[in-house]
Amino acid sequence: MSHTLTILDVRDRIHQARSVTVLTGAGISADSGVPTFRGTDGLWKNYRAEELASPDAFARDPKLVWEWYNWRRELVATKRPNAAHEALVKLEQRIERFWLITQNVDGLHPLAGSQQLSEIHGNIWKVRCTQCERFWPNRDLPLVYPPICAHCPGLLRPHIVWFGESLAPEDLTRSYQALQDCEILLIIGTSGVVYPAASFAPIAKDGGALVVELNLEPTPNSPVVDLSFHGRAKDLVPLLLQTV
Ligand code: BJW
Ligand code: ZN
Repeated sequence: MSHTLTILDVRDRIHQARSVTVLTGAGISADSGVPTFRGTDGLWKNYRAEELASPDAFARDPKLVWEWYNWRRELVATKRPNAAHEALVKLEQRIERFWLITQNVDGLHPLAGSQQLSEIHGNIWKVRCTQCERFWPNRDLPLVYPPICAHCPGLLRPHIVWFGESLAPEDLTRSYQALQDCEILLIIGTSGVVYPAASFAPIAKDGGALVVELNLEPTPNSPVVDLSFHGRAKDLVPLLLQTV
């Protein structure tokens, strides 16, 4: 007897599950028109994300880094959640224990209505003071340079996790708990190269979860997961979650 699971089998498993965790990356927002990081459209003025998203880059040239974020804010402001974001909101509403871990900073999951989530890399619509560490929402378009803190003379930066910086401990704790506890982990639209999220698939697998990847193409997660489905998030996610 063959034990190969089809998309219909996985759909059934999700239907019966009491705990589901989802990890998303830039691929889910690509279907809303937000460029991915490692795709060819993700470049701004020929800089790669690695050259701008670091504390060193901000210390060297904060104006340049803010120009990049202003460009991205302008772009994201015109985008809307797609059918994949929406299907995850419906899933959250019917699963007893649900947690969404997103690497995306575009805020499209909360805009769609997701509530049980950790934005582990931060949010492009929040700013943080480099001196007093306070953070708050900000939607200025553009944010005029130099943005100064309302509470102290500190320069504001995006409330985003850059390379070499630690994720918020509460986000990590919540994510690891959700990965260890879940019956099913869905990994949607991430290249699986940025840590610590790149290590989430084996953690869920070790905890006994069925791990399913949805992506346009194979990734470093593919050898670890139980199943990979290849296609666009906006088609596959509603299909898998039976909202089409
Ligand atoms: C579709 C699709 C469609 C497209 N449908 N799919 C251990 C080993 C090695 C290195 C490290 C390590 N631990 C830490 C590091 C260093 C570093 C790291 O991982 N580096 C690697 C590059 C090697 N990690 C960190 O520094 C992290 N901090 C940390 O671990 O702290 C402790 C520590 C510090 C220092 C040393 C050791 C430990 C922090 C990482 C923060 C990353 N932040 C960024 C930038 C934020 C800037 C901003 O957004 O403004 O977050 S990096 C960038 O990549 C962004 C993303 O969230 C992240 C992930 O990218 P994602 O989402 O996967 O996007 P893409 O573009 O890569 O892929 C898109 C995918 O979608 C593709 O697969 C497509 O096929 C697919 N796709 N269209 C379905 N329609
Ligand atoms: Zn301050």
